[in-house]
Amino acid sequence: TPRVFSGIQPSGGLTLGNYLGAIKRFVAMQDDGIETLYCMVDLHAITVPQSPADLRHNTRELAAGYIAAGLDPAKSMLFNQSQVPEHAQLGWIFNCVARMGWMQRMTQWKDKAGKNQQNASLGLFAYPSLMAADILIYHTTHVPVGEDQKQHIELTRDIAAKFNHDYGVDFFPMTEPVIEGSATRVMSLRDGSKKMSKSDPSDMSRINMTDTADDIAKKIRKAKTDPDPLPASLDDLADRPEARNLINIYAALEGSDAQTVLTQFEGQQFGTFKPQLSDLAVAKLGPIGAEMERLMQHTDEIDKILASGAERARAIAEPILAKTYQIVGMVR
Ligand code: AQP
Repeated sequence: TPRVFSGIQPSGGLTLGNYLGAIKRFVAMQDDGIETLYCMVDLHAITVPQSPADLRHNTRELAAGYIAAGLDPAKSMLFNQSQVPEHAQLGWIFNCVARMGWMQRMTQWKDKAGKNQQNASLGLFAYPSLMAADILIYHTTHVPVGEDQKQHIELTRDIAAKFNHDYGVDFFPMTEPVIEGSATRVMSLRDGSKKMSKSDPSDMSRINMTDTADDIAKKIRKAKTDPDPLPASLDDLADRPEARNLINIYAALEGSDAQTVLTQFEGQQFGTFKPQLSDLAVAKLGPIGAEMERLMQHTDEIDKILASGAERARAIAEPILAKTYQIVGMVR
């Protein structure tokens, strides 16, 4: 049976990019016959400094976002990573399987460490190895992610293959990334060449799931665009990244595709398109933000949901770790 795992870092507030690229698709996979595990990856979040109070708040708010967006704790296992210690335990084994050179090639490492690699944490460097453990500790078959995570999933497959080869076993599966839809890469509202991100210093670059209707309208009104009207065909958006981004966001929010949106708005100026995008965004995101706020009044309930999700996840992870230790030759 298919088993789906994915996670988001509680390293800030949820963005529209996280929602369209990840959570909305997590919800779509929560279906009969598919086992779904969705995690708040707190061990990943601390690869860059986080204040303890923020980390606690962001973990619970992320859980609230999952639930408000439609993840049902009765159907999906929702938990935070540090509650299932098998992630970190398998992560160590994978640190000894993966090669330094593999990690050095990762574009996320290069982007996040910047010029001063010597000063980045060891955890940030090993991030993809822990991510491979997050996925493989459940023998996950499918991982829904945004485009930016494709390289890490390929590395996960490399680690699984090397482990299997080194120990002469056929134990870890070749996990498939699931990267589909019109919003696999939502771009910054200020710069069409940059990914929309929680950690961008400019709040105007992103829409947060907890933004008010006025904030959303203002950010879309001020979003960078060009002076041309919307074309009839997608091909004509090739050199217009900001325009393409807004069209993709509209399509993903509406659940259609970019060409359908262009057919509807062909010839219109951004002055008329943007208010309609705002209305759609407010209609789709407003109720989720309000429900997140309501859930955050009851953090004890959230903690209970996470504890119960972690218990169910551990029941899957424990025997897989035990078998891994046996393969490696650890005396138990
Ligand atoms: N802009 C995006 N478009 C589509 N998908 C996105 N994702 C993130 N940004 C976009 C997807 O969200 C999931 C969780 O991401 P994450 O929070 O674990 O890490 P990230 O990719 O590094 O996200 P951020 O927002 O950019 O966080 P910071 O700023 O802390 O690094 C992943 O599936 C990702 O693809």
